[in-house]
Amino acid sequence: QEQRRRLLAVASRFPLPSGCRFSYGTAGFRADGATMAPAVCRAGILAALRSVKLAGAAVGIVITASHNPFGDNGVKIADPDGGMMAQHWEPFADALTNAPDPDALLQLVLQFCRDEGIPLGSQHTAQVLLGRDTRPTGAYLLDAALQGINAIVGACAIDMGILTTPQLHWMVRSKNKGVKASESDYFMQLIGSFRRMLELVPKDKIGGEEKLIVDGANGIGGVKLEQIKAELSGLDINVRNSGKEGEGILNHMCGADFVQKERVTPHGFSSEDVGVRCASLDGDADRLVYFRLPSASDNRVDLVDGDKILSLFALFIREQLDIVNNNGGQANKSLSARLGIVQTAYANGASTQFLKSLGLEVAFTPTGVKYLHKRALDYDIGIYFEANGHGTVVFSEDLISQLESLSNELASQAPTGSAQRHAVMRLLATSQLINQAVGDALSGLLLVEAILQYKGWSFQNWCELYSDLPSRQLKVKVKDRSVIVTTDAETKVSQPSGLQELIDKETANYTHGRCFVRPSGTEDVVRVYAEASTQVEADSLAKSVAHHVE
Ligand code: 16G
Ligand code: ZN
Repeated sequence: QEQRRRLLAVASRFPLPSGCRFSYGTAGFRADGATMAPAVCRAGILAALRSVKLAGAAVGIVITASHNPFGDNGVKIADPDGGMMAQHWEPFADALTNAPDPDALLQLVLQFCRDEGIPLGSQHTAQVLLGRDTRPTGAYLLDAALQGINAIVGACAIDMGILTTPQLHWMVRSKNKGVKASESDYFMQLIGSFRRMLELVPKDKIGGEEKLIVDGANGIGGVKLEQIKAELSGLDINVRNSGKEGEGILNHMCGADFVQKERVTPHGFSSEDVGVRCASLDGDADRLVYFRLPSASDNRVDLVDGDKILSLFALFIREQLDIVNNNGGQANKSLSARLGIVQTAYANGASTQFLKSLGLEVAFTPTGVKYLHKRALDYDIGIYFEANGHGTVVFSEDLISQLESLSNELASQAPTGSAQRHAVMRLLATSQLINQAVGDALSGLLLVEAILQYKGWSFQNWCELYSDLPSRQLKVKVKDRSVIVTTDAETKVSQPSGLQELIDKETANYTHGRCFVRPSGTEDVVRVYAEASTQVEADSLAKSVAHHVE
């Protein structure tokens, strides 16, 4: 009874505006921030139910619209492992969010709880951790989420404050592992493992370029980096677009999404920065790309995207595994570790070729972190990235315990440290430094910096790993984008019939031609991607395929 009363009350406090229709999409609900309260309140109900279902394990809510404009906002739910909410709950998320009135909402919840075997009532507990970014509607939406959570009897909400998206995911994961989960624990883990990585840099490589400029997209990532940068010895970080008063607007002409899509210098940079290594975060700091201003005469940048970050990580981890397992042919202890790479169709063809040339296994999934992350968990070490800069590395529990015991055994054999032991320690430090819950620009940036120092590499060396094939992306507005259905990790169209044949025919006219189309999961458009051996050809392939889509 109490449960029914609370649900009816909260639903009538947050009526759904007529004509509003929400869809959980690729990464949660997003819209104009001022219209989001009903959806966020219902996400609160959902998160609390998810926690009850999972025997009270902590679940997370992040209020952010990532790289979208300042006036937008959004909400997404993190599962107890710190990853994205299980996909089979998405249909319920959609139905709950679109329930037209309080009574419909109540009936939906009761029915879903019966179907899923979710017990309701005072003897059951739930906990939900909340975080939000710096958007002006954040505090108001946080309150809506709290009211939603509190509508479930036995649920407890913990506001973790203004955070990057990956910080909140990390906290949820840590909390459920029973380890310390506060923001200072997060910072300590990053700073500590970065320091260990630098201590393991070979002596002849010490003394690389320490200077790094970071574009914080005027979001929360820059704020957090300012807080810890003084403790990152071995790096000289200068934050631009840090979100301070007067520096500019969130994600406006800056940030990882802007730099990766437009390939031009973000706001806040000048000719004095030519040649310096720069990184760019997005508004909630779960995406990272690097760039460099090649000259003062125009505003184009040399871009290092997610594919090249992935390639650097893969190269480094492959190298450490090889040292552990070969050790000059005298390894008496070895690791059995399956290393796998996960990409999407947007990965530049040159990156895939490079990874395969290292002898690595490369798998493909549809666009969206939830697909990539899940696939990466199939390996002992899974590395995934989207070209847009979202990605991370995941380690299996089994491999971590193998590494730990190997490290102990080797310590007793060679106390001063063999090459083999150092490689084991680098892998362990990597597993601590990288955020295994979700892609994290801050932790990814520190891993990039540590690897560049380890290899004694400049930005130029990194760029030269391979050269990107020229590519072009176009958006096509259509009446109903859902008529396009894709298969084979979005590389092929299955519907409408005949379209794939047309794409194949166009593509066959180009050397190194590759092209695919897919409906966007976040915008009302169909996206076209084309790659070819020259920019002119890539442009022309994209354009001719776009004509067939229109
Ligand atoms: C979301 C996804 C991102 C994906 C993008 C594609 C998460 C956390 N974010 O931002 O991974 O690349 O959507 O957008 O999953 P699109 O469907 O509009 O191309
Ligand atoms: Zn983001």
